[in-house]
Amino acid sequence: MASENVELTMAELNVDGSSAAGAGTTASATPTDKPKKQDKERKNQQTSQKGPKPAKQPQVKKPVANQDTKQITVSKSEDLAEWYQQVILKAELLEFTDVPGCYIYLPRSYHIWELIRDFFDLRIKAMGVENSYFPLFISEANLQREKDHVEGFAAEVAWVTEGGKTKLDKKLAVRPTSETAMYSYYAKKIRSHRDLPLKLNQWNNVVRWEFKHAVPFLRSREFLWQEGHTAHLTEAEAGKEVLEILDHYAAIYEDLLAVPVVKGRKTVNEQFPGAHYTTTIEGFIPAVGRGIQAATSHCLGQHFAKMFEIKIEDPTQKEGEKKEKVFPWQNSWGFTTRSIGVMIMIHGDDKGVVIPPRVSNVQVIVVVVGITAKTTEEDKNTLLDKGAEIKKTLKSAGLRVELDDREGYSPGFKFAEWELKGVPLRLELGPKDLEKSVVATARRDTGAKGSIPLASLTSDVPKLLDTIQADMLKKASDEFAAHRKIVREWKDFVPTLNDKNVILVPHCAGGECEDQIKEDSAGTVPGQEVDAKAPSMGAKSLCIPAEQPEEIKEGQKCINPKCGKDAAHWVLFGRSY
Ligand code: 87F
Repeated sequence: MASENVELTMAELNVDGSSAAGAGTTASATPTDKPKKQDKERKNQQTSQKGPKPAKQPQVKKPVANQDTKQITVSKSEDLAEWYQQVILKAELLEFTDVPGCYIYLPRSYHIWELIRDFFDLRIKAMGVENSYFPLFISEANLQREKDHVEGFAAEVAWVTEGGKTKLDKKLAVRPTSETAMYSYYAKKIRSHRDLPLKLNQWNNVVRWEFKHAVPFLRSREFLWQEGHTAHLTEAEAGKEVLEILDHYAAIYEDLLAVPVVKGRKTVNEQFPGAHYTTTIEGFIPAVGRGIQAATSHCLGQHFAKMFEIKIEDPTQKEGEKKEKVFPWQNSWGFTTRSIGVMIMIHGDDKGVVIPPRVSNVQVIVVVVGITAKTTEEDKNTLLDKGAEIKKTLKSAGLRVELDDREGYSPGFKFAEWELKGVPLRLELGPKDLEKSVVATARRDTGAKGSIPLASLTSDVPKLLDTIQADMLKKASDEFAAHRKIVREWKDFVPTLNDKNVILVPHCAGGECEDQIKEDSAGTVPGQEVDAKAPSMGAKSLCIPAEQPEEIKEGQKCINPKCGKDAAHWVLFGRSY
């Protein structure tokens, strides 16, 4: 089964990138001299140029020796892990380093992160959140202060034990998250209700010493994120913010990355142990049929406030009454560079990555075509000048546009390179286009071809980019919807998961029942009809979707036949990253 292969090869993905297309190897395929369809079209165009007919078909210039394309050599559906690795390396999104699980985010991916940052920063600042920076190192005493929450994560904390050649008296943790780094300060800063709300955010890096196989962007030892930490006077105010943030997170995925997500709440089993409750957005990777946690926004309740002694005098107390202390309500919320990996996994195809227009660092690539050995210097210059003019026009309309006027590369070679890099729209300008005062268009997402009059470039190109953006989200949303199946009976639970779906099931929301489902859906129960080759990973609850598919009926039971309790909600279950 395909999904089994994926599971195996995912496990084989080395953290140090030493597999086939690993560090630095670009396994470059030499460009085929065989003309592709577009080349043929261009050739037809070339032969129909004015002037004396060339004796034989004009040849596309052969690239010089070191100009190999970096084509993807495996299909996404055949070997997802290898495909993913080739795509991120060859599209120059990321590079491996000699530190396992730590990666270089190259400009092409870092640009996406910057746009996400700008988009989210604007929104949180409008909510009164301010940016700040707290130290990378956390003392052991501080980290241990909230034992309950750290305990489960202890194995993932990286420690600094030496400074130069001197052993430190007290080892220092490298921040895995900043609750414990920030809340001593919150205790100092928050003295009265007038100091509330306190809303601080950080854009920083964190380290979690993962022992599972690292997957670039999706699961790495160091990653970039924002972490917001706020304190409020009332539960209602904190609760409102938790949901506002979740909406902004969903907007980053849907409006920028064209990735659909389901909003919901984590079950007690899956929530952050330090939280009062955890809200989440969940994505879906169709190629493996697995869910992926996209971002979380927690209401921490008053738990941390009690631990860190963040307290104020009760502002509702009357003069003369005994002074009672009250604890603020806290939230924390985080969004990481994992989002870029989700976007790559969802939209990419056998030609490379497909980047949605709103986040692509090059939105439009202009390629001048149809220049042959027979083209006069004058005609060539006219074409190149027009190409440069198109770039200038679109740039001044606010688009991110480049002109590929490199000499010695065939149009087909250039097309493949920009397709690999995922540029959403290609404009081709050849002699015939110029004659008709148009440019030919080629969409990266669908491959659809068209043409746009030069006179209406500044209105038609942005419109086409908007269409591409909307169509990419629609395609991914339809696919997610088609793989989110309602399952009412246990007998259909595992088979439906095995068909690369996530499933909505009536569930009691009990923790032990969930553990049992995880075990039983992994196929470890004797006599259970699970294909021996089926994915062995059990299903866990991804979320209790905010939008329930239907009402839970009176007397409706939990899907787990061993449970016997009444169902409380429709819960989204799935295998997940
Ligand atoms: C790893 C080591 C130590 C996750 C960890 O989700 C502690 C932790 O607390 C840890 N891994 N977490 C949970 C993080 C909770 C929360 N922090 C702020 C977020 C969003 C941003």
